[in-house]
Amino acid sequence: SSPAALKRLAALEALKEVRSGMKLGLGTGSTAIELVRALGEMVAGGLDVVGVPTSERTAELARSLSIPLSTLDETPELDIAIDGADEIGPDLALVKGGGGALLREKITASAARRFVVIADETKMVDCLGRFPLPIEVVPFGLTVTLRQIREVAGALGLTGNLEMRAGAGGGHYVTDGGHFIVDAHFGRIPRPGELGPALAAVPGVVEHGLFLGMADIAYVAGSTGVQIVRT
Ligand code: DER
Repeated sequence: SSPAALKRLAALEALKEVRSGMKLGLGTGSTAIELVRALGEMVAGGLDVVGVPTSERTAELARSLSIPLSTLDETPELDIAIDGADEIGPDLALVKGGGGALLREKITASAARRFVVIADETKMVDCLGRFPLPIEVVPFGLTVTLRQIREVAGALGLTGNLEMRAGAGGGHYVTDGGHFIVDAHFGRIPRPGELGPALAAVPGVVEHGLFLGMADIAYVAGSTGVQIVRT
């Protein structure tokens, strides 16, 4: 079946956890689009939930489907956050940020009692790093931040091109939070538990796309059905 069909399958499996009365974190990206569309059908059928979107574009889609929305400030305790991933590695270590929403996604996932990942099987890897690692950085002092990212990664034996993500208008991509994104082509990251904290310590780094120890479960759709992956 098609990639979109697999994404929808994973989303439908995750939605089996959803009950009326729940407060849900709604992820960003093409798999999350399938989630929001399917959730819209359930809301139309009478499901009574509130969604907290992780990006403006998820908010727009949810609004268009009449899914009741709130903000994380109004609804600081979420039952379940459901989101996609660019890579799912050992111990459900994730690389996220391909869709440019990693900061709000990580804050929202951290606010939820349960964090559920939905993906097609192409996202499963035995070692993170095939996908370039998104790093959200402050525009101020960008050159210094890039140099410091190179330094801390180099200290861990990781080198590779740091590529500024381009925006539609030709300049740098700007996140909902007003920051830039660097895509770090480090290659294989055998010890993400070391790299994450090292990147977070760089003053100009707002957040990075390594989601470690956060996901409770992943619903991974493949040609033979949906595989449930737990830590
Ligand atoms: O930006 C993100 O973190 C997205 O969730 C991304 O990781 C997955 O996007 P996809 O579902 O379009 O592959």
